[in-house]
Amino acid sequence: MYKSEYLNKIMNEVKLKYAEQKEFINAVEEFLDSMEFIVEEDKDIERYGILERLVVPERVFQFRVPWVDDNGKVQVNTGYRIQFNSAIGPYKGGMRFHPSVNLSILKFLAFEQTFKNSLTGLPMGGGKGGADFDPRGKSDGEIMRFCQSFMAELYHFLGPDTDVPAGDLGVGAREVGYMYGMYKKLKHENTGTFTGKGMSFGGSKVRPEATGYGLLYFVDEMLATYKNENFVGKKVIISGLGKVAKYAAVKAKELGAVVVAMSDTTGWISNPEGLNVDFIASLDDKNGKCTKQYLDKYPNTFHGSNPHEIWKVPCDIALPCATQNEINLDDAKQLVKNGCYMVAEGANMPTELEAVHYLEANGVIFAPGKASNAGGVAVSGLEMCQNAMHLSWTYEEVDQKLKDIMKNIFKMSYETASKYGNPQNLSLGANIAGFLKVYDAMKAQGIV
Ligand code: 2IT
Repeated sequence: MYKSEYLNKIMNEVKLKYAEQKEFINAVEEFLDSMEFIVEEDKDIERYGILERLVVPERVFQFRVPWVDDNGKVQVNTGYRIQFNSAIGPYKGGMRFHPSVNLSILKFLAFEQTFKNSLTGLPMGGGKGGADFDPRGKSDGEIMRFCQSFMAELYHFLGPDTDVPAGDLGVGAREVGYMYGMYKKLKHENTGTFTGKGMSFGGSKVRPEATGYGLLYFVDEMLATYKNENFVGKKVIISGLGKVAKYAAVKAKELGAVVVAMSDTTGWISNPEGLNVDFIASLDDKNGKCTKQYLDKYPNTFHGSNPHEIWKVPCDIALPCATQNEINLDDAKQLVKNGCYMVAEGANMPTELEAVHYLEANGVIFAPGKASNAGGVAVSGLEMCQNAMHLSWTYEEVDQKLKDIMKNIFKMSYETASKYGNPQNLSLGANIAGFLKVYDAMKAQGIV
C-alpha cells in the first residue's frame, strides 16, 4: 500500500490486469516505491496520465519462429519484441534467447530499460525482445537458421531511427551477426540497426566489455563517495560466468580488488586469496561449464553445487551478474552477517525486492541494475552514434566516454537521492532521475 491513492490505483490495475506477470509486477512495484516521493508534489504526473501510460508498452510483437533442426525436424519457438517507450529516442534494448523467456520477463526488462537508457543521457527509448529458444547445445547452422527465421518476421519493425536491438542472455556476437545479416538482406540498407555487431561491420570497441567494466567504474564512484576508498584489497564476489561477470572480474582485478568467488548455473568456486581471473576470462563456455573447467585446472579450489551458496562467501562487495532473482532474503542475510557493505547489480533485477529492503535496512549500500549495469547500453548508444557518423572511435576514446557516463549516472542518482533526503538510496535516486527525463518528454509530446 502506498500513501498516494494515485499510486495504489496504478499498482492495483497492473496486478489485476497482468496477474500472471510476476516479474513485470515486481519491476513496477519497485519503481512506484520511488514515485511516492514526487507524485504528491507534482500533480501534473497524474493530470497527464503519465504513470498509467508508462506501465503499458507502446507496442508488443509476438510471433511464430519456425526453423529446421539438423535432423530435418521442424521446430517452433515464440519470438517477441516489446517497444516499451519511445519518448526520448528510438526503442533500444537487447534480445534474450533463453527457455524461460516469456512476456512477463521481457516486459520487466523493457520497462527497466526505459529508465536505464534515460540515465545514460543518450537519446534512446526502452525496448527488449527475444525468444524461448535455447542456443545451448545447438549447432552453428541451427543457430543461424533460427536467427534468420526470427529476423524474417521482425525486420519490418526495426530501423536505425525506429528500434535498435542488441544482445542479452544467449545472444552474443554470433547471434547478432546472423540476425543483422538477415536484416540487411531483407531491408536493403546497411545503417547498423543492431548494436554489439562485429568490429568488421560497424561494431564499437569496448562494447563486449562495457557492462562489466561500467559496473566497476560505477562501484569505484560508490567507494570514493561513501567510503572515501578505492578497490585496492577489497574482497569481491561476482556471480555468473557470462560476459558481464567475466569482464567485471577482469576490471576488478585491474583496479586492485581480490575476486574471491564466482559461479555459474552448476555451482560456485571460491579462493580467499583470489581466483585466477586471467584464466577465467579465457574460458569459453562452449567447452563446458566454466566452474568445471576451473576445477579441472585447480582441483583444490573451494566449491559447491548450489549457486546460492556463493553468497555465504565472506566479502566486502557483492556483484550479482547472472540473471534476475538470484539474491533472495536468506542470501541477503548471509551477506550482511559476513560483513558485506556494498551490493551492485550487473544483471537486471538479480536482487529480490525484500532482499533489497533488508540490505538497505542493514546499512548495505545497494546499486540497482538500471544504474550500475547501464554501461552496456551506453556503449550501444555510442555504437549507434559512430554508425550514424560513418566513423569509428579508438578503444581509449570509447572507454573514456563509458567512464564519464558511469560517473555521471552515479552523480545523478546520488544527488537525486540526496535531494529526497536519503543519499544512500541509489534506487530512489536512479528511479527518479531516470523518470524525470522521460516524464518531461512525454508531457511535451501530448497524449500519444
Ligand atoms: O540489459 C541491457 O541493458 C542489455 N542487454 C544491453 C542492451 C543494449 O541495447 O545494448
